[in-house]
Amino acid sequence: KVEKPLLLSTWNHGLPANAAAIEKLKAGGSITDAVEYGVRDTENDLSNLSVGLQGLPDREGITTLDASIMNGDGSCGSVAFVRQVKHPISLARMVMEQTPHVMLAGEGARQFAMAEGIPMEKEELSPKAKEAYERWKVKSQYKPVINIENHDTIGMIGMGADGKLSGSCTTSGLAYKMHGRVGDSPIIGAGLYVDDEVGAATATGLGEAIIRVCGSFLIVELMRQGRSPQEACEEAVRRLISKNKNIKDIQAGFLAMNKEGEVGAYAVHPGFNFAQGTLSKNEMIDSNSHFK
Ligand code: SD4
Repeated sequence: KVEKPLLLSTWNHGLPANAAAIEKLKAGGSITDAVEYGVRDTENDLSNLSVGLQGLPDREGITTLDASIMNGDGSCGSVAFVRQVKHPISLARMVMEQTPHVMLAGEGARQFAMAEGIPMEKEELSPKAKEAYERWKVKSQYKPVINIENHDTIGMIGMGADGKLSGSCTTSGLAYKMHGRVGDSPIIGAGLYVDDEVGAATATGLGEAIIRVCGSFLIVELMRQGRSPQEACEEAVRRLISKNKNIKDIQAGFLAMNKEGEVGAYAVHPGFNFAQGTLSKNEMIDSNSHFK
């Protein structure tokens, strides 16, 4: 068991994201503020090629973003296939708090952002993304590769000092995806699920594989039935493996906590890691995996 407040975030960029979330809590923010501002740090990181507008584009050379946020009371919001918005996680929170809807996509999400006074960014690839895209265009092959930049969404789940849970997830999705492709990250229950009565889970990796098994919802339901977060993540990975062909080429990882503050993580292949942060400690932990 880990002390509260507790924050868990996927991959190496989870460490600074947790730090930003903890700062927010120390300044008096809620756990929702913490998970929003935590991943905004990643959305801001110009070196990150898989989160935010500097992320790798789709096949047409356009970067489109997916994000979701959820609280343990069932409130949630998400945006999918959105362009020119620097902080899709904050737009997802606005969908949650200011509209009667859960999900806004594409041009409608962008119009909502403009109506809310969010400035639109110029649609221009970052130098690193442009260079990678030009290189990709030579062969234009789409083949997901395990554990490289096109597989590192940030998913963050957190528990406040009062035991309330919240989570966030944001990504530029798979590099060189088809235009219009939406992954698991903005799908409530796939990339993220949070329930104050049980716990929270988030996912990273090939969105198609994760959506197929409602990965995050599955983990929370398994925990509801008495599994530990670790057992629940392992069972979700087994389920994902059983429902997806070509599993050698598919990476997916799950991260979970229950309301007691127990933590679990598991991936299909080696290489997945996560950051675990409290007020006193913020550290990287390697996840185990099904294949060794
Ligand atoms: C997606 N799940 O769009 C995202 C990508 C990802 O780690 O997680 N990469 O499919």
